[in-house]
Amino acid sequence: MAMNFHLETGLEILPMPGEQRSGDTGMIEAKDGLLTATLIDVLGHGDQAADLADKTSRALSAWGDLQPLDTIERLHQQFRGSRGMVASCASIHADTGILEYCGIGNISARIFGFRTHQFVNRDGVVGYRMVSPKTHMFQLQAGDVFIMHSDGITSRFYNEDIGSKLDLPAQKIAEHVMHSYNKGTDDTSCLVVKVHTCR
Ligand SMILES: [Mn+2]
Repeated sequence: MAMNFHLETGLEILPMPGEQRSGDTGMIEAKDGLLTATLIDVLGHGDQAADLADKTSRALSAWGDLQPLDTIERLHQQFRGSRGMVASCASIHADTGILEYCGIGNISARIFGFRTHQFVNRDGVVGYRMVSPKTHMFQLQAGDVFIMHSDGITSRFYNEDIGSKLDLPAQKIAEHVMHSYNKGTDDTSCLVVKVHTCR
């Protein structure tokens, strides 16, 4: 398979101030030219939320590279009756640059780049109550930056021009978003995928 794109990733997760552990969790996995990125915000915070976040990451690792919609549906089945979570999952094909995305609840997901795009999630709580999730597709180009974050990030971030920061490495972009736009009242997470041309 021809890899036309190099996908550089960053992930930053912080507990709410005063807590030791986070109920937000994220996973990035790259295998055979497919990058899968998932971000989870378990409802509430503290140890109980963190315990469920840990269980969720273990489940995600065990399942391997499901399609985003299957990941969301499987999370819903597996954690039915739990306190619930919001979740977004994306998979990116390094050969074509096609991104598949599926999310339920208020994880925010956006593309910054040649064309900006905001993915719209269906409402609901994974593990509690949700309507059928929907897959969205987006054609990425070199230079695009895909950012997912939980609602620990202030909505002020939507209106900010972070243009110059997009040149930073993916991990530094995640850290910038986390530190400049953190509400400071919730667990917070930010996941970044930067698209480069392969050479
Ligand atoms: Mn939250």
